[in-house]
Amino acid sequence: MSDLVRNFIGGQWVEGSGGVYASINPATEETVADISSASPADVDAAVKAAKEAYKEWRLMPAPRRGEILYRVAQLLTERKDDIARIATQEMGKILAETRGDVQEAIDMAFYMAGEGRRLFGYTAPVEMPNKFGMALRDSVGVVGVITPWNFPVAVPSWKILPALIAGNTIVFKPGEDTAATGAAFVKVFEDAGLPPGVLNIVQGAGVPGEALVTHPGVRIISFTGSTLTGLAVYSKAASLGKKVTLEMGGKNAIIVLDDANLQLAVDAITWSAYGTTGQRCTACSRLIIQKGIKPKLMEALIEKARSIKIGYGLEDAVQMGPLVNQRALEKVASYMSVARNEGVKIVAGGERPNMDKGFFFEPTLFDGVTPNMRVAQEEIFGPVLSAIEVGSLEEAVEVNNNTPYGLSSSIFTENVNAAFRAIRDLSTGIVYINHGTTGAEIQFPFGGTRGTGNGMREAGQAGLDSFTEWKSVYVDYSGRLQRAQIDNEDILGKLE
Ligand code: UN1
Repeated sequence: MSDLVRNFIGGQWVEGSGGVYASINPATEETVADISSASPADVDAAVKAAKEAYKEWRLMPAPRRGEILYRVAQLLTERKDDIARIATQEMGKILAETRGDVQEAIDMAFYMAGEGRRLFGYTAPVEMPNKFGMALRDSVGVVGVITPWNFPVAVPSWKILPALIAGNTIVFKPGEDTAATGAAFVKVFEDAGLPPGVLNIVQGAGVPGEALVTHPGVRIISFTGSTLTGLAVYSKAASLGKKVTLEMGGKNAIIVLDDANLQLAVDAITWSAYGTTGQRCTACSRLIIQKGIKPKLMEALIEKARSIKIGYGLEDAVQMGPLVNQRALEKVASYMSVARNEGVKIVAGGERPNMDKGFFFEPTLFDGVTPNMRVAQEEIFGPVLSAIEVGSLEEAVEVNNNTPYGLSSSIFTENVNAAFRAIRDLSTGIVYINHGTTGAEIQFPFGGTRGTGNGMREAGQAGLDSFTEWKSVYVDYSGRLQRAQIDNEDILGKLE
């Protein structure tokens, strides 16, 4: 198949003037689709369409907006398998995982559709008689959504759905490796009856994203992706006075204490580290193990890592797909020499498997890692896990917290006191007890501390904060000039 994937601007699927590139299947190296890139002029047209559509969309009662999102949820459910297949072809993770990816968007669509009948603000008593006060969530305008390829449906849904229910309109730039998936996602909104211009998609690498960040008509940028790009987006957008939400990376750890349930820990570590070929920002890339359980745990993990079936994600029984592209493969492979130079022992994997085609890399386990080594500090974004030995819970927590990132962390222990101490002291945005570092659900805030983001959160109620501004409203129904209007200090003393 090699259809041309277009841009969706003002309710029309149009060719962009930024050239055409191929979206490549990382397992077969065949072309999945040709993608028509947007130029800055196309982005400008998309922002104008979104601005125009905002005039009416913000006035549509939120419960009506919610009804459209319910239809989005239904259509996504019907198309779950089709969209998942496109995503597996474009970015490589196995079908069960791309189905899970679409499911997160379905969950988010139902959740945010329901918000159409809530979007709670609040009232509070006011100081003067015959006066009323309330705080409302207000829409902001045009939102620029820039997302990566690793969760090509879920991550856009975390931004697009709350932004829409709150009354904003959107220009969406998906990761260039998953352009066809992004287009299939946007088609769902079109078919659900979203008015033209409310959601637009512009395709391409670099240029359209930059045009979106600098466009004066875009009020908010919501970005998920690499730290390097995220920080560039942040400083550029901030210099233009825009609101930015960032979600960038992780160096997530699982702590295993001596009293842990070994089998449970082995399974959870395996899928947190090697699921999605390690290409999740929530992936476990550090294993912090208490001394006593280490020999048994490492032995079981080595066996497990070696048993994982690698291959094309659309084929049955395959458990781990390829890395997303050649660049990603080279980056992951380069960390093998970084590890060797740091004196690390590669106890499983470390090589490209013997396959004709595709950007595959073996599930890899490093032993003898110390907390400040590069492999323990830098986000590798591949199936690579570093084991670090510690003596105590306190030391484990310290090692966990000592990275530039703070997305998710986990501890395996049967001791309730240790678990609660960990909840208190682990300084990440997400904490798991007896569960791997992945699998966040959409009804809770998602995001991280330190270099993972800029303090904003996605999903749950917190997700609405990114796409709304508070409007405080005072209604004076006294029919006269009350003193508080003139001087609101010491109001009670001045009451007439
Ligand atoms: C990501 O890697 O960017 O918690 C998102 C998880 C998924 C989302 C990951 N629900 O692993």
